[in-house]
Amino acid sequence: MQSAYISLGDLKAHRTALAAPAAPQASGCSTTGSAGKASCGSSDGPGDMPAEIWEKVKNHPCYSEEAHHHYARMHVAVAPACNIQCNYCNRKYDCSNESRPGVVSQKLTPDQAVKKVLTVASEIPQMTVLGIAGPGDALANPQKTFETFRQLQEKAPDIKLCLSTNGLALPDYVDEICRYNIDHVTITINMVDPAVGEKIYPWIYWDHRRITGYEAAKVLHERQMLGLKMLTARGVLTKINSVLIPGINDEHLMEVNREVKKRGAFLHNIMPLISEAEHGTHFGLTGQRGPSAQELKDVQDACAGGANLMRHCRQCRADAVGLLGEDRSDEFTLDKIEEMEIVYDLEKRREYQDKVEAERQAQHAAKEAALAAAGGDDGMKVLVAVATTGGGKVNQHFGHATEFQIYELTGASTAFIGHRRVDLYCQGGYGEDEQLPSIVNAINDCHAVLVAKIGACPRDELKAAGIEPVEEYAHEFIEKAALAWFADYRRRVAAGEIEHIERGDARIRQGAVMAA
Ligand code: CLF
Ligand code: SF4
Repeated sequence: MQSAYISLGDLKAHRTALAAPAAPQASGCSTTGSAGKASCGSSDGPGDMPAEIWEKVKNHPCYSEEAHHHYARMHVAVAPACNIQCNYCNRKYDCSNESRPGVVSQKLTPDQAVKKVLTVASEIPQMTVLGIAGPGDALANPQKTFETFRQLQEKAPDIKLCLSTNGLALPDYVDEICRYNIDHVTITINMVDPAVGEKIYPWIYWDHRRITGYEAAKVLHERQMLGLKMLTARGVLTKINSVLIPGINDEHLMEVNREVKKRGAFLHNIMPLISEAEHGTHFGLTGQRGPSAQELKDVQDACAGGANLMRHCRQCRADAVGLLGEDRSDEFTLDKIEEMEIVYDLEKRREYQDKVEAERQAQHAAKEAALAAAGGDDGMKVLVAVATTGGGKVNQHFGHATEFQIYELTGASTAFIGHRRVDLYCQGGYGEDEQLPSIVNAINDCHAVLVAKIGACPRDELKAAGIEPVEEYAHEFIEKAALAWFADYRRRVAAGEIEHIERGDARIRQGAVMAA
């Protein structure tokens, strides 16, 4: 099971790292040198991991798949400059490391960013994480980045701080990272072999000079590895993002996974290259394609047993606000927040988050109960698509979905395996039938789609494609609903009412999970 993404092996590695002598450091990193408590068993609850790690991941929507249904994050775009060039980036767009293409609406000063965070925190009390993820590199803009964190540590002490970097400057800033209790860092690592790296990075700017070619990739690689080791030694949870570039690093990413695991990486997030020609990137202009959803899944599956994988990344904008998969940044533009009254009420936030936590635990309990009653693994495995607006429930109309969450079910397990973006079917009161084939195509390897409601036309189209539209479980928890449908499905198969057809051959089409 993947919900907290921590295997016993990884926990042991992490505890070993935590217990290792720390590098010379400033004080302030709360987890430095602490050894984890004993843990055992599966990977999805507070009993399965050291308490201090659970505290860090339990309401971080990127580090816990379960949390991403319930807790929100936001990014502030205070870091416009970058110290390297990636062939998949054009900096008038968001950083591809942590975003999907689309210009950042507004670059912010640290003061503006802090005001925005406090405003969002009072409007969206389940916003628990603030990340700096571009549009350039957080650590190529150290003054702006750390001034923002410094102020927030004082003014919003309950918000977890998170940053994303290409790693080039990372070893120079580990002390600063610990000083401000930034206990989640993402490093984008696309290679551990400079011969691969020189195909991705035309240049870096380091040590007061521009370096190109193999040497550039070698320096970047060495700095990334050093930075990762330093963070691990200081107890900072480090996630690795890798951009999957077919023909360049697809076969290489397994080695990346092994190497980052060795150095204590907590999670590995393999993301598809986005390379539309209109974005003006080198790869976009030279015809380098991104991977299909199937190719992405194949590489992720090939990394099984290595560093734990994140599969729910949404490649957010550098100014995203809200739950993963939703973007409420338009509600918090500078002119709008000027008119909002900031009431940063810690107690109110805690009360709200207590309710969110109760809901999350109810979802977890419902899942456990459904699994206990699921009847055991008989070898049948299916995928289902779910329309949800969050809260871990089947609570969205088919026509309102811009993505479907995909779950893999057996008689003994349920696992979130990804999401598929689709075009909106409902266009202000009527269905856009031209969108239907692409929506059906995006979930054509699923046996059912669970929705809160669905109209006659899409219902018929889905049935014709062999996908059951299911609205009987509206507003129920996802896993409970999915397993209840699956139990009924298996009953109907056993009774000879329907025939079970493997849909594994229904290949996911190119672009099914790519950026909208
Ligand atoms: Fe932002 Fe990144 Fe922190 Fe999350 S995003 S800085 S770790 S708070 Fe999350 Fe967005 Fe994927 Fe990043 S879904 S792109 S992994
Ligand atoms: Fe662009 Fe980020 Fe690469 Fe810098 S590190 S070039 S901002 S993708």
